[in-house]
Amino acid sequence: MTITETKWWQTAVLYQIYPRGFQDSNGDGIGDLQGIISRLDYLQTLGITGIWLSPVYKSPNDDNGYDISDYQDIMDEFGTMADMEELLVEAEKRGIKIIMDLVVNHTSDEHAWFIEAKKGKDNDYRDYYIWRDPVDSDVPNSLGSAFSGTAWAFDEASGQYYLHLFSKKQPDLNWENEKVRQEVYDMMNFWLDKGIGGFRMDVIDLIGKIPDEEITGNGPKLHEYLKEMHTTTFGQEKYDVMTVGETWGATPEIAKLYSNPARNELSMVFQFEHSGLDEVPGKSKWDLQPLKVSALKKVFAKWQNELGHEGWNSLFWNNHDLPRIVSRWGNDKEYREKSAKMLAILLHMLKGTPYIYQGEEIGMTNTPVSDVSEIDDIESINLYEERLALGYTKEEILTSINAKGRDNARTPMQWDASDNAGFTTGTPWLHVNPNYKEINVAENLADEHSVFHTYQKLIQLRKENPLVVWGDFELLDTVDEVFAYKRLYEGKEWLVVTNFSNEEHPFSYDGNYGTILIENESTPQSLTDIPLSPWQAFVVELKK
Ligand code: TEU
Ligand code: CA
Repeated sequence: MTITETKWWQTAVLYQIYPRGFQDSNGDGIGDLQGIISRLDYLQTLGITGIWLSPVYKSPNDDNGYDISDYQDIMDEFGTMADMEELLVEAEKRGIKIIMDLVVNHTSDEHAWFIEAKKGKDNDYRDYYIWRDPVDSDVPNSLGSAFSGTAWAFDEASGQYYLHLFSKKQPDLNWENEKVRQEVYDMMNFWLDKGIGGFRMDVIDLIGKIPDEEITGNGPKLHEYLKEMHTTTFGQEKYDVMTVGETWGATPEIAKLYSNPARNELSMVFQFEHSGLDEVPGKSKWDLQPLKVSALKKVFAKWQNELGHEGWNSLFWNNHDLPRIVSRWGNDKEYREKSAKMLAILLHMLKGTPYIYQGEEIGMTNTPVSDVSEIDDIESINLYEERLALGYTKEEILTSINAKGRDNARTPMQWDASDNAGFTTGTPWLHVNPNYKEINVAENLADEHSVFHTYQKLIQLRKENPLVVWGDFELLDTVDEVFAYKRLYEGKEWLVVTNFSNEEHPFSYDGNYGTILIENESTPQSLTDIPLSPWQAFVVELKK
């Protein structure tokens, strides 16, 4: 591929911060902006060059900030706009851009627009949202909420329903209303003018919804709206920013529509095809099946090859909605560190922009709970109530929540072995994983062979070798559990070999072993008939 134009976000490595759980600075048990500022040197040491900051705007926290009541002010618990501006300045000093979370499929029901809209059918803001009359004295149609139950909430005062694809307190905005779009664009320019590095766009595939036809994702006007947004906001000449859309249903074809530079829409998308592979097809995220590594290899190879030249891949295992990868698909018991390193090597040698979720870089694990009272996340709480009513046992439901619940990713960052893992001097808003005494940043920094130093090395390899950013991808034909591929660029060939299992598996490659670039255990100086130990991983440059 001839490299026409290099964008900074094509060589970047981004780090996602869930502010509530990253670092508390004032002892109230809740992470905040000053806490993030105090940890920027750590992030600079890791080597990341961008932070995706989950929402910090004013919010009643029904969905922990993804229910926004004022897009242009900071949540009291997180600090002030002055703190936000200080974060932008301090991050910039360290070569780190701040990517804000844009949540415009819906607002909070405590947003001024919705408070107005609820005043009556003739209110100027009424059709900022999606209202429908009852049908046969019932909900307008069978649209469901991602957080259990119907997507329609009844408003007594007006006798109408309003749409909420998430919680009742997250009414969907009506994107067909041009005034709504203009309000959103004005807000985006407010943030762009503050010097942010771009936006992560929450469920952006939903803004083209046609509720009356029960169309939610990939609606007919979706790309029209994105082109209008591009022209009116981040696509303006004066900005050099990145955008990443959260698009759950994207296929490579659809992803090209979003991220082909010629289309003037987004830089890239988060697609979740790999993330659904341990779920029973056609059922919910809670209904699990064992992951087949052979299926994972096919999905990654498809995205590496089909998107490569007309779009751009995002690369991730984790985020604030997903369970921690070392517990989900690695081995968080006897092979925790080794499997965490293997997962990092496998992902970070691929083509695309990698995203590291807070704590992933030190191999943090899921945090099981034994009672619903320990759960914070509305999605899990609603599921618990829904399935209890359907006759599931508490044990069955907690097993599902312990495997896939979003709190697994949201327990406080584990900084050191002091109380509350150094996250807060107060009472943490959510329990800290008891394993923080063994798994924490301080312990990782002190160990040159830690998970942290593997991530640091991977980021350095990407920075120093154009092959990692631009090289072509070639999947090798190996036994199922061995995921091996090559990256090729201007005559150079790197071979990435990983054993994605608890068992030993054979590997052999007809090539000349050259320089070892990274490994999670010492690798024989040969590629012929080598037995790969459980979770073994290495990257070697092949000699001609
Ligand atoms: O998530 C979109 C979304 O669909 C997820 O909620 C997903 O359905 C679920 O989490 C799978 O476990 C985005 C945000 O990332 C999420 O945190 C918000 O709750 C949601 O949108 C609403 O804003
Ligand atoms: Ca705080």
